Amino acid sequence: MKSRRFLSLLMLALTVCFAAERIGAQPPGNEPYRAAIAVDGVQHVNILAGDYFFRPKHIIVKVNVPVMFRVRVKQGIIPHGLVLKAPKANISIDEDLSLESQTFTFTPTETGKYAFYCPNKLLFFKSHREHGMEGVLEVVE
Ligand SMILES: [Cu+2]
Repeated sequence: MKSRRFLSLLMLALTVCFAAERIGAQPPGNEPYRAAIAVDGVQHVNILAGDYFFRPKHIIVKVNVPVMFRVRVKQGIIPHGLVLKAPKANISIDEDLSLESQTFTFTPTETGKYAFYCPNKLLFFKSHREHGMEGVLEVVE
């Protein structure tokens, strides 16, 4: 009997965890996200990727201050990636994404608006970018 009670408690705990995870995974709206400079001097940005979106999709950071993107994919079976190529600002990202969060660190050296997107595409279907899986990194003074 004891083990049965333990089991039901475990199930309850798991249910709560999954529910919390779901709430936690609720992507924020589409309003621009302005990164703050943390005590470590880095502008941290958490990005959630999914079918077919990045959230936030409009990210504002300061020029010449290190940026750390922490990107993870929301549960799903469709593979996604992240491309952000802005040589004049010294940014070059081109990686596959996964459920595990990955970090990308760079220091933008020039102001401007730089597109990021998922490069994936299945056969003759529209690319993920065409489905709306893109965003803008805005580097400001
Ligand atoms: Cu994708």
